[in-house]
This record gives sequence, structure tokens and C-alpha cells, in this order.
Amino acid sequence: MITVHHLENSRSQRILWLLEELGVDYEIKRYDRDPETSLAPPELRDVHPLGKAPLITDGDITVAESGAIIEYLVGKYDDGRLRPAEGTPERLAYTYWLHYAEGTFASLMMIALIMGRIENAPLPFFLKPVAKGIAGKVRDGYLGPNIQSNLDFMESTLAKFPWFCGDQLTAADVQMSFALEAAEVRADMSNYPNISGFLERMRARPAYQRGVERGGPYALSAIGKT
Ligand SMILES: N[C@@H](CCC(=O)N[C@@H](CS)C(=O)NCC(=O)O)C(=O)O
Repeated sequence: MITVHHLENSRSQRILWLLEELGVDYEIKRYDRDPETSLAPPELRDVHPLGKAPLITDGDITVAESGAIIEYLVGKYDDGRLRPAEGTPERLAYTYWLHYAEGTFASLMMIALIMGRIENAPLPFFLKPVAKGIAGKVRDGYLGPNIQSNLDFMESTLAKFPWFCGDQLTAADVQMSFALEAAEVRADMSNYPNISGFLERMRARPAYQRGVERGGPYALSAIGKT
């Protein structure tokens, strides 16, 4: 039996969605974030030294890092539905989006979150303008333009097809879902109807809904909106 070590309001939600799409039996061990720091509790380090979610255990095997978990689960349980065949353009797109999600876009969402935290930190009044000034420079000079060019790029991809690799949902869409859910609350998404359509299609899937139902309340922090 697979155990998903699921941290509330986190990337591990997408592993629940994937397992529901695959129709695989699993159990959930739920962990709460520290209410002050939002960090994972130390018990997650008993499962893996880095103590980050998601983690899965399958018998003696522990897998960390969402892309690796997705590849492990798809390799073991998919019948060709959620990972395009080797050697096809769809497979190359699958590999690209699977890596892009964490390798490029999620880090921008993380920087947005950190800038929001810096701007809202409880500092003495005379330090607040300094913190806001530094965060503002990062936003204007790096974060804002990069978020925009990445959203434009995803928007143009989703103008061609309903899912990132074409007409069929793949596990790369599952991997992309978390960073786009974060973008929904941390960026201005009003000019991105195709990305909004992707998120709507995702939320309409019974497997996604079952994953949310089993995972418990799911809401991402809006702190860090650009
Ligand atoms: N690239 C890793 C990121 C893992 C990660 O940072 N997970 C977050 C959850 S969204 C976490 O565990 N945060 C709590 C903490 O850092 O203590 C993955 O995709 O698995």
C-alpha cells in the first residue's frame, strides 16, 4: 500500500490527484504546517532527511521530489494514458513541462511568497521602508518581468491545446497544477484566460475533486501577490 505523506496546503495535493487519476489504492498521513512559520513539522524528517512534501512510501521504498514521485507512480501504474509514448513530440513536451514546473516556475512563485513575507514582516517602523524598497527592487527588476514572460509562454501553449502536451491530460499537467494554483493567488491572472481555463478543466475532473476531498482543506497563501 502506498502512503502519501501529505503536508496541508502544499505540493503534495497533486500526488493525491495523480493517484486518483491512476485509480491506485493509497493511504494518507497528514501533517500540519507550523502556524507561525508555515514550515513542515519535524516528523517529516523521520521519513526523509530533507523533510519536505510530497513524500511517498511504498513498502521499503521512499520517494521524494514531486517529479520523481510522479515518474515512479506513472512508471509503475500507468497504462499509457498519463505519459505519452517514448519518441513522440508529446513525450518531449511531457518531459519538458514535468521539469519546468519545479525547475523554473515554482521558484518564481517561491520568490513572490518570500518578497510578500519581507514586505509584511513585523519590523520597527524605520526599517519597513528599507524592507519594502529592497522587495520592490526585486519585484520590478526581476520577479515581475519573469512571472509575466512565463505566464505569457504558458498562455500561448494553452491557446493551442487544452492540456500542456496536447489534447490529452498527462501527468505533466498534474505537475504543473500546483505552481499555477500558486500563480492564481500570487499574480495578476486577469489577462490569462487559457491558464484559467486549464485550472477550470482540472477542477472539473472527478479525480481532482476526490484528491481534494481526501486531502482535507486546501487553500494557498495569497501573501506575495505581485
Ligand atoms: N521541489 C520539491 C519542493 C518540496 C517543497 O519545498 N515542499 C514544500 C511544500 S509546498 C514544503 O515541504 N514546505 C515546508 C518546509 O519547507 O518546511 C518538490 O517538488 O517536491
